[in-house]
Amino acid sequence: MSDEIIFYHNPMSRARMVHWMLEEVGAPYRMEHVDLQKGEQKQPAFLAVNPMGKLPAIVHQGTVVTETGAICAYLADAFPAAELAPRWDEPIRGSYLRWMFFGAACVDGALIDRMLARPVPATTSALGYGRYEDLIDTLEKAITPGPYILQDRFSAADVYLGSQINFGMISKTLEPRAAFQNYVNLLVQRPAYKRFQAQREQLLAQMKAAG
Ligand SMILES: N[C@@H](CCC(=O)N[C@@H](CS)C(=O)NCC(=O)O)C(=O)O
Repeated sequence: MSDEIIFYHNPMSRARMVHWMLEEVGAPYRMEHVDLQKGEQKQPAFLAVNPMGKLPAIVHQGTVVTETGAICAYLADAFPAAELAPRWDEPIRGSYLRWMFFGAACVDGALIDRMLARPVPATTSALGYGRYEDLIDTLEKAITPGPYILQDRFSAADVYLGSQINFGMISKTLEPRAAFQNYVNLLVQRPAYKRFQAQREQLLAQMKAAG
């Protein structure tokens, strides 16, 4: 079976995080553009891959993986030569999993609620991320002392949370704290990030030209 990953993608979506991750692991991949404007994500062909009708998604050796955090974690494990995840028997694996799940269960929802200016409920105890202020403070703690989430060890957690923090800074859904800005400044220097970003800009230009 081919090792090539099929990557269902649109540069204006969370797929950008997986795109960076694919460049980090150096895995062979083929992009399948899904036109969100035309609603291709809700057509039967794509719903057969992800019944949620949402990007990103990958297919690797016949297995579908959806959910951005899960895809990043999967790729780190599937391509261990890139050393982007602690092994299961290393204690630091616990921190790694903690922050990966924190990204999916807390950061994602908090930033989107903020972006959509959704009203804050009177009590937040049942909200996965609780109070926005606590979420932001905890996120800052995750990257402190740094330079990475697992200190001197860059991992898929930096790709995932780093992308979320970058998005938060650009969309102004995160307070522009120095710790967030310094962290993003460090991440965008990575060769894999630069490759991903160059390709993304090209794709965005193609989309613009196509109208
Ligand atoms: N929980 C999913 C969220 C995926 C998601 O909401 N993707 C958006 C783009 S960023 C999407 O495909 N929206 C199209 C739609 O819902 O019609 C993840 O983390 O991957």
